[in-house]
This record gives sequence, C-alpha cells and structure tokens, in this order.
Amino acid sequence: MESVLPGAAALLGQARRVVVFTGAGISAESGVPTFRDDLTGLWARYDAEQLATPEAFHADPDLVWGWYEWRRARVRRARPNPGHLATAAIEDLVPGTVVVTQNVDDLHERAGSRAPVHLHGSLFAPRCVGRAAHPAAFADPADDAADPGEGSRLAPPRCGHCGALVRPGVVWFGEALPEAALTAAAEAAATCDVLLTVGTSGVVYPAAEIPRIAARSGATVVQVNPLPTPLDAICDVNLRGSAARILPTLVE
Ligand code: BV8
Repeated sequence: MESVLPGAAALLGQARRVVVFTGAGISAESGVPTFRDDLTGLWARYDAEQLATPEAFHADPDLVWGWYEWRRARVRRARPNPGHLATAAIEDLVPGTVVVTQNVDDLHERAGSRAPVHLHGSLFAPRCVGRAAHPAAFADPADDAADPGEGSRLAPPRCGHCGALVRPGVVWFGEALPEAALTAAAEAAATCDVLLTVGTSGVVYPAAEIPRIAARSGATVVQVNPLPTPLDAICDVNLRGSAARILPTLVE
C-alpha cells in the first residue's frame, strides 16, 4: 500500500523554494536499472570498481565504453515515467524549484524539467580524455548506434583534435564532481523550504550530503522510496512507495 502525505499539496503550495533530489530509483519504472537494489541493480552484476573508475577505463577502455553505450542505448529506448512528469509539474507549481539529480540519463529533461543540476554528469556528453577540454570533436555514436548488448566490448572513438580516447561524460569514483553543479545544489539545499529526496540509497558522497544540508538548514525533508535508506533518520516524512505512484499525488 503506497503511503501518501496528508496535506502534501499544502506543503508544496506554501513552499517558496523546493529541491527535488533524485537518484536511480526515479528512472527504475522507465526500465533503467538502478545500481544497488535487488537483482536488477547494475552493481548486482558488475563491480562498480571494475567499471565506474578512471583506472578501469585506462585498463580496459573497450569494456567500459561498451557498458556505457549499452546503458545509453537503454536510456534512449526509455520514456520518462509519471515520477519524472510530476517532478516537472512541481517546477510549474513552485517556480523556485531546483531539480538536483545524481542520474546520468536525460529523462528529467525529456519530461520537461528545464535545467536539472547533474551532479554525476551525463551519458550524452562524452568527452576527450586529453588535457584540453575539447569540444565534441568526434563522431558521437549516440544518434545511430544500435544497442551493443550488455557486456559488449566497444572501442571508444578517438578525439578529432588530439587523437586521445573519448570517454563517457560521467563522474567516476575518485573523481571530483563538477564544482558549479555541486555548489548550486548545496546552495539550493541550504535555502529551500522543502526537499524531496526520491529514489536514492543516499550512500554516494558528496551527493548524499545534499539532503543532509537541507535537514540541517531547517527545511522539511520528505523521502520517496519503497525501502528504508540511511536518509530515513534525517527525513521528516518517509513515504514508502514508488516515485511513479507517489510523486503525482503531491501535485494533484
Ligand atoms: C569523490 C558514475 C573526491 C556515473 C557514480 C567512504 C565513505 C564515504 C565516501 C567514500 C568512501 N570511500 C570512497 C568515497 C567516495 C565515493 C563514495 O561516495 N563511495 C561510496 C560508494 C561509499 N565518492 C566518490 O568517489 C565521488 N568522488 O569523492 O571525489 C575527490 C575530490 C576532489 C578531487 C578528486 C577527487 C564520486 C561519486 C560519483 C560516482 N559515480 N556513477 C554512472 O556510471 O552512472 S555513482 C552511482 O551511484 C550513480 O551515479 C548513482 O547516481 C549514484 C547514487 O546511487 P543511487 O542513485 O542512490 O542509486 P541506488 O541504486 O544506490 O539506489 C536506488 C534507490 O532507489 C534505492 O534506495 C531503491 O530502494 C530506490 N528505488 C528503486 N525503485 C524505486 C526506488 N525509489 C523510488 N521509486 C522506485 N520505483
């Protein structure tokens, strides 16, 4: 039985500044695998250290690039779900809403969110590993590549400027988050009235600090997740259920 938040509409209706903080769980009902939960989680079949680190890419670029191209193909086939659409509706309801996502898919954008803050980069912004931050001087296969299939090995493209390998435009373990994104997310969390944390296990830092900043700043923190997480303790309300079912009830 999904739980609902009595007076949710009033909570959001009275809020001047809202942060919607999302993780892989909001994309689960679009068919995009999460990382850590149940058997569909990506990490259940792969070792994060094996694939989501610069060392892994250096050691085996074809395996890592193939994994990201498989994920990119899955996202391209996915559609935003009612959770993404409700998030965009919250932005319409409360103009001072900031969407902060750990996700590297583009489902928030495709649901109508205007400028989500991507803390961990994007599957759709591959970049040159060379020293200079070259513009996309390579034929990005995103548009026409077929699904390479899970576990496929694919040689990454080469940069047209310097010939270096092209890598996924995501933040790997051990890499710093984009400073502007992290600063914007922290400032939004420190000044919001309400923070909704949706579909995240809350274990990856520094992103997991964002809901904690909001709690310390006196905001009302509401969690949407079918399962308990370490964030339960800092939330004023824990709504047990899926993003696609619960978020629309907050904007009815
Ligand atoms: C850094 C890449 C320093 C992109 C990712 C020990 C303690 C604390 C921290 C550390 C530590 N050891 C190392 C660290 C740091 C490390 C870290 O936090 N490790 C953790 C695992 C302990 N962090 C880093 O390395 C970061 N960088 O610290 O750099 C630095 C500073 C300066 C200069 C140089 C270096 C980088 C972190 C980013 C790593 N990149 N991914 C990609 O491949 O996608 S992390 C990966 O986890 C994804 O990005 C993902 O977004 C992120 C968080 O996961 P979630 O989104 O929460 O997903 P998860 O599967 O875990 O949970 C899903 C949830 O949804 C579940 O709760 C489930 O119940 C729920 N759910 C399921 N279905 C639904 C649902 N909810 C709602 N509706 C549903 N239908």
